[in-house]
Amino acid sequence: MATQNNSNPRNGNLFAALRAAFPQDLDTLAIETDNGLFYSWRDLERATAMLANLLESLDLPAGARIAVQVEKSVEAMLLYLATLRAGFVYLPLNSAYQSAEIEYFIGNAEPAVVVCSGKNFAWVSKIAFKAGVRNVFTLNDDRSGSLLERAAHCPDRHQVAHCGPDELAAIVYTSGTTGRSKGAMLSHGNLLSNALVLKDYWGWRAGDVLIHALPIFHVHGLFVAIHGALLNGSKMIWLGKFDPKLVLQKMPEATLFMGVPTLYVRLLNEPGLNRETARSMRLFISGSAPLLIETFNDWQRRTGHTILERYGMSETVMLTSNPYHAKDGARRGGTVGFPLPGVSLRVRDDQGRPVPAGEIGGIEVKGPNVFKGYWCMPEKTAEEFTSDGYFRTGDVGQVDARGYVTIVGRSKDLIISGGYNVYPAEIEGYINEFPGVAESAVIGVPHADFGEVGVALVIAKPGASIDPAQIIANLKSTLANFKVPKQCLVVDALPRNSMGKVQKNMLRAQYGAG
Ligand code: MCA
Ligand code: AMP
Repeated sequence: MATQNNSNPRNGNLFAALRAAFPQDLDTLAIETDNGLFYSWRDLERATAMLANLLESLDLPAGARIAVQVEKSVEAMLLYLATLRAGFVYLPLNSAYQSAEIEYFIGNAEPAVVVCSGKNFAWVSKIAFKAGVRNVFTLNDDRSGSLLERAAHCPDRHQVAHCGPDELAAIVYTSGTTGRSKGAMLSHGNLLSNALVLKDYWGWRAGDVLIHALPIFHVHGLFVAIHGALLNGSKMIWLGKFDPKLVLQKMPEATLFMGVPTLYVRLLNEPGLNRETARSMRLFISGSAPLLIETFNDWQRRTGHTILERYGMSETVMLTSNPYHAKDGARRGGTVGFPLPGVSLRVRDDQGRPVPAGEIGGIEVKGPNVFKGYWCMPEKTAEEFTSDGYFRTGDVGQVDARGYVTIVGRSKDLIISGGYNVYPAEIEGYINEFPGVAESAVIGVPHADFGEVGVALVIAKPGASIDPAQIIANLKSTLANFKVPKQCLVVDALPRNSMGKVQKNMLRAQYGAG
């Protein structure tokens, strides 16, 4: 671990910057939860110190990864902050992942510490110990578990570890086109530079209160929302799980809300959503998936507020945003706004040539927020960068004459369902293993609630009979639930182009409407 120095003004540790933004009066309220808990800023300071001291007492090597698969809780957030504080690398894992998925992440990232829910300890610890992990703790969403028991014996003072801006803060796994997930390495500098830009661009100000309703194992809920509130010394109203009725109940006490489009769709289904409920709100932010123009318009009509849509990735944190201040322009539905200050964004054709304004091409980006590469995958990393250092996002879009960016599609074969990414190749790999299956294609089709959901089209081997319900049931027992296609259909053939590649656009046209 790096040297410790709390007072060095040049400490690039993200936690040092977040800590410096805590209000002067540490006894004021920092977080209020939906189950009646209240945390002061002093609680955050002390608990992160105790957890950081616990991590340091384990004698971990520099750059050790702390892999965490737990349900959402304030303590899980404190563990994230403590990991930064101690100078280690946080590795968040979706709580829906099952054993094959966890085995891959642990095998690939080789964490020194694994923290899991008590209910999963038996199988997670088995995988972890087999992979050589020495420290496995439990953390439950009711403040129980061995992690907090151990931390309770640690001192509540701690000097923030000194980190350079290029040192790793987190590894976020993002699914790969080949089906294998890649760990995006994000540095303290990547995360801090983005958080500082967003604080300014979204006009964070004194008195702001954020409703935190997103999961904290992906970029949106973990970085964008938490860094935003902490860096502004703002209170969070913390919901363990998104519940539209609860959000409406809390809205009159809040000023900011961040959600994926599904959250906005579900809130619009609530008759109680109106101008009166949203009277204290300053800003509604949407991202992680395309926001339908109907949702954008309905929201404006019902609440009087214009949703601000922004665009980002695990590899880059936030890239573009519609403006907050009217002087910077209007928030335009269907667009993701302008490149954020410091982000250089360009659109290129297949040959790498720039395309004129308004024409479609691949989106490439550069900036202090762009990640350091994929964990242990130098070739993959090199493939995704151009010779002049731009990262190829895999998103297809256009920039209009006024500079607004619109995402029109993806060159990567990705389904975004309720804000979670699903890579068809991974699901097809599992389906193709089933007895009697010759081949399969998984496509994304429009869905009123999740925006898009997966549908599996399966071809049987000659003479074999396949039970689609059995395929779905087996996938449910193997994969994170959001990855499981909502429907499985047995078909005779899959349309192919002259190169023999399955033409998924034809399948989407054929099956999308149903
Ligand atoms: C749940 N289910 C889903 C999804 N979520 N199916 C497809 N897609 C989903 N996203 C299914 C489950 O499999 C289950 O089905 C049933 O719904 C109920 O599960 P439950 O967990 O109770 O669902 P929920 O609580 O209603 O969750 C829906 C949700 C959640 C609140 C929309 O998916 C969510 O929090 N999404 C946000 C994801 C997010 O934070 N993304 C940001 C990524 P069954 O019973 O059949 O198993 S960061 C990112 O993308 C970038 C960087 C960015 O720009 O932000
Ligand atoms: P992830 O791998 O979870 O980081 O997801 C990143 C991907 O989500 C991006 O490459 C986009 O395809 C998509 N995405 C994020 N925000 C938006 C948005 N506002 N509109 C359309 N797609 C988005």
